Amino acid sequence: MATVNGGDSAEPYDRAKAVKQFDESKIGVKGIVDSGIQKIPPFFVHPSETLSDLKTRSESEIEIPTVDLSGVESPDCRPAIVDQIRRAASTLGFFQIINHGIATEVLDRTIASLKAFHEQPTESKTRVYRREMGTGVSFMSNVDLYQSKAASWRDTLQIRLGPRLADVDEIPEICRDQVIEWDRHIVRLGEILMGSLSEGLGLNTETLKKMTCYEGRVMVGHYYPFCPQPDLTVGLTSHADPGVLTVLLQDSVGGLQVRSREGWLDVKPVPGALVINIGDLLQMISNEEYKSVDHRVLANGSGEPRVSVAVFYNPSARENLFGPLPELTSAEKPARYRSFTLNEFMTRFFSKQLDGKSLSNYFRQ
Ligand SMILES: O=C(O)CCC(=O)C(=O)O
Repeated sequence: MATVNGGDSAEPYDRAKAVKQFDESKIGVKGIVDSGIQKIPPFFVHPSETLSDLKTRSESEIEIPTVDLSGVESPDCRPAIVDQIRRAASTLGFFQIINHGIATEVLDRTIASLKAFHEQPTESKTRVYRREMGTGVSFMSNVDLYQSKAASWRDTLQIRLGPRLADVDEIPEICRDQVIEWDRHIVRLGEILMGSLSEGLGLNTETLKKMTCYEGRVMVGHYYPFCPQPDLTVGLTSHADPGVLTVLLQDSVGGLQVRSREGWLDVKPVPGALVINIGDLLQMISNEEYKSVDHRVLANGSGEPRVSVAVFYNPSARENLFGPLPELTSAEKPARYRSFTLNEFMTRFFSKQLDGKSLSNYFRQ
């Protein structure tokens, strides 16, 4: 019989069965590691084209830009900051921010509380191990476990923050206060970032806010345990984020990479910084002024587990039509996408694997 741990048996390997068995065991990747395996189960092994691309790191010295937000509310400093954000959003689609107003202790506490969740005994986590988001809380391994060709080496706790917070009692107590506190900071930061991004497009500061762009918020607390064969799998497959904008808090382990013209670039952990990236929806709303760029996380071969906390901002008005803003289209630059509702958009997202093919392609005209 194919086993979660190995698949070393005389019988032919039944991948679908092994995946189901792993999911039903609810132990996550961390549980597999804790069982003491030396080889990863075969359903985590990625196709050779993915594996050969893992080595293609850019040799260039290009760094993800870091934008210092101090003075973002001051009329003297704001234009320069907006311009730096606009340039980063229009090129790499990624930047880091420092002096964003969130104290280092809050960043550290947030990472520590999510790490503590994942490092509890399995029995304490299985209560919330599920793939449905009805309660707004789900702990699972690989959101696309049943759609993807190969699984990735990470577990995730997903929590809906807005427009309506998940059932508070469902949020694991070990990280509950911290998650709620994190959302307060994320709402304030969303307002600053979306205001600056709106201005960078030559629009009114409030444009993205009025489109409800930071009201829908989903948080994922990823845990990337040590992987004994990091050359055979990934932590997170290459993908572009579907929403408007993502704010990512990462610890000091590293492994996040962004696709650029020069090859894959490391997003090096900068103490106290947050990583920001543009999602597909903002690329489409901005008629491609801003870029939603593929990124991935390498499997963690270091001795320490890696923890990251991403919040995805999405509009809450799911029945409204979204598409390139008329102010950003012209005879020279006609609308590159058709309009769609967020319901249509999200249905597409959940029917596909995270495969590096941007969702924006489905709406291109
Ligand atoms: O863990 C990371 O650094 C990246 C997470 C990410 O890209 C995602 O959750 O979509």
